[in-house]
Amino acid sequence: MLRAIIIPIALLAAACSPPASEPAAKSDMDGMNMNEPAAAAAGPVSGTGVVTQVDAAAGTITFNHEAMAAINWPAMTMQFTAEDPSILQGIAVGDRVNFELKSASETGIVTMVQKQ
Ligand SMILES: [Cu+2]
Repeated sequence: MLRAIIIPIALLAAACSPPASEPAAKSDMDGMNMNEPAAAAAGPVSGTGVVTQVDAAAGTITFNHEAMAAINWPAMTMQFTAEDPSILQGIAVGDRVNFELKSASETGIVTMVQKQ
């Protein structure tokens, strides 16, 4: 029983490490999320972190984010792509923010960033 829980966490963490824009990471996560409750896969996933890189023109942002229990992610630094790059305007490196990822199956896409 413990093994069934621990293995997906380890794989998710590994799949989560490369830049979010890599398709391989995404499909790994899709497989993992078959173990997630349906409700978790459907809606946005909220997180908190500190901005370590932002490029509004490219639509990319990197957070050093806290653990995200809903998708079994430990705290880490990783890059996301903004669904709408305009949400990155006014966000700067060093800002502490709340953010939302599109869904548990589309964790590479950030849909909301708000300074705390
Ligand atoms: Cu992450």
